[in-house]
Amino acid sequence: MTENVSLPERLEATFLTSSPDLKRCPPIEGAEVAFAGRSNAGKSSVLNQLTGNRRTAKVSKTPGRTQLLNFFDVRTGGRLVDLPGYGYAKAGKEAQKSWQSAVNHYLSYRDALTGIVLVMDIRHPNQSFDQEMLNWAEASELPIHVLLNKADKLSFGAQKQAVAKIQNLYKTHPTATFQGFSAARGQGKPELMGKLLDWLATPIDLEI
Ligand SMILES: Nc1nc2c(ncn2[C@@H]2O[C@H](COP(=O)(O)OP(=O)(O)OP(=O)(O)O)[C@@H](O)[C@H]2O)c(=O)[nH]1
Ligand SMILES: [Mg+2]
Repeated sequence: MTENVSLPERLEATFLTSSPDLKRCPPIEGAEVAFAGRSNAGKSSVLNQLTGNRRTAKVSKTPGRTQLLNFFDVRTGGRLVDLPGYGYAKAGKEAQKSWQSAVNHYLSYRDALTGIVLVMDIRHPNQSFDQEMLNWAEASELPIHVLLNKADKLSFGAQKQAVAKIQNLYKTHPTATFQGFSAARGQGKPELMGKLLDWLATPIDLEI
């Protein structure tokens, strides 16, 4: 058994570029892992916790901060992609539509995608967007790892209960895994790190 001790403390990743749509994404160079979730669930914060740098991805108290697909190069290979959050009501309808379609296209057609990290707020998990994403991952046979983030907002017992509940709901899902996480505290980091390193090391067929 490999122990967590062999995992790095943090993932060295640097911002590469932002893209408003699939067409303008950078050329594929290796595996990509996307961070998806409702606006304000903490996608950007999770990324920053992973890199150990609060400025890697922009975090905001105002939902809807991430409006482009943001690509980060991981030093050891592969990329992380911070996706715009779903359900940011204050954005204009047109703006919302355009970035949701960018996300949908990216998820459906980006050949480099080897896994999705779906970030939820542990206090409000499994909203309709989350259900759609889990169903889509099942249909596409794509690995999906769910973070019940903001675990620091609940007692340890309540955290365990929330994880068990959603695990049970999706017990027949072939590719979904679940864990509690706190981007604020770094809780759950080794488990997430193990998953990411695995997905980032997935070979990608660069032939068209
Ligand atoms: N207590 C607590 N707050 C968190 C945690 N993760 C994120 N937050 C807070 O939640 C808010 C939203 O975080 P972001 O990382 O910007 O969320 P996002 O999912 O990237 O949001 P969009 O870019 O709008 O899609 C910020 O105020 C964060 O500080 C956590 O683990 N615990
Ligand atoms: Mg964000």
